[in-house]
Amino acid sequence: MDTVTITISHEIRDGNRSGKPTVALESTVLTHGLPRPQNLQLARDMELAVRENGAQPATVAFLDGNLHIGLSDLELERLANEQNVLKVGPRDYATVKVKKACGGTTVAGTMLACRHAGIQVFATGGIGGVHREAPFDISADLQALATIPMIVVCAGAKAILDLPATLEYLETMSVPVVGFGTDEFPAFYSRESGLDVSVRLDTPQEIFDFAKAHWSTGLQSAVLVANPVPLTEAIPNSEMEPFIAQANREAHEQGIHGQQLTPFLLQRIAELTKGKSMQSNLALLLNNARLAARIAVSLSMAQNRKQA
Ligand code: PSU
Ligand code: MN
Repeated sequence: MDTVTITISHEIRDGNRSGKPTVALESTVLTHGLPRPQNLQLARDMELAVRENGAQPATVAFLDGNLHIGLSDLELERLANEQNVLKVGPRDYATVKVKKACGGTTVAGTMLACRHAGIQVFATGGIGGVHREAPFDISADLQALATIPMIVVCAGAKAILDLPATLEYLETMSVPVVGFGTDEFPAFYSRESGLDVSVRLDTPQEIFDFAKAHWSTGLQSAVLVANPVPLTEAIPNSEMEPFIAQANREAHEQGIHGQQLTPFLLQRIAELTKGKSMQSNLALLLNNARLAARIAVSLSMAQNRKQA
């Protein structure tokens, strides 16, 4: 029977045995979110950022219909240059499996893999959410955050979205939104949105303690950590807004919807800002990888203490 099996790399397996903290990394950003060659460079830089902060990076992706956790450099390179590569959320697992296809996992797709592999910390750029122009387009990322108990580090939701509606959904689904060193929910390219987080925390240790308290209630939802883009690469909301509005309008006019919408918007905004938005996208991804690694270290220290 065609069951989805997980291949965990030797490095991750060995690391797990010796109690090394792990940070999962998604791969849609590599296959659909960024242009070549920046995509491969970024994937390598994120892995390095995780290592430099004391954890092991587990990039999640599908290769020839098999789910991989932890990719070799050769596999990363292959994925970054694949022509026929699917964008894989949870509902697409069976599709990639039966088509023996390659695929980049979205936030939701990556979280599903983490649930099976027991990985508790994950870094991405920006989560998906409720879209603006489309009459009904809600990312499966929100559903995953509502049901999979892990810590997800992002730079807020992508600014192309309806942020107030996205935050309302997270509240409805009991997903705490932690501002890392901020009271304001960051808007991906921008550090400000005018919207509140549900709690502000200032250190990785506090985030770990918070997550433990959250799960002690019996809730199975994720803890979403919103880490603002570094100051040097932040673009003010007022500067971004006209470009975002234009890209959303164009998508609407051209009838772009479904899985294509988010990649279209990101690429169009990168063009409109002459690459500036992409620089900020790269910076926030690395920043999130660093924070996620520090949180994973806190978590594994606590677990190792418990076992000792
Ligand atoms: N963050 C980025 N770039 C991306 C994404 C996140 O900096 O391309 C991806 C994530 O994989 C996220 C997906 O899950 O976009 C959301 O897609 P959709 O809106 O179709 O659910
Ligand atoms: Mn969608």
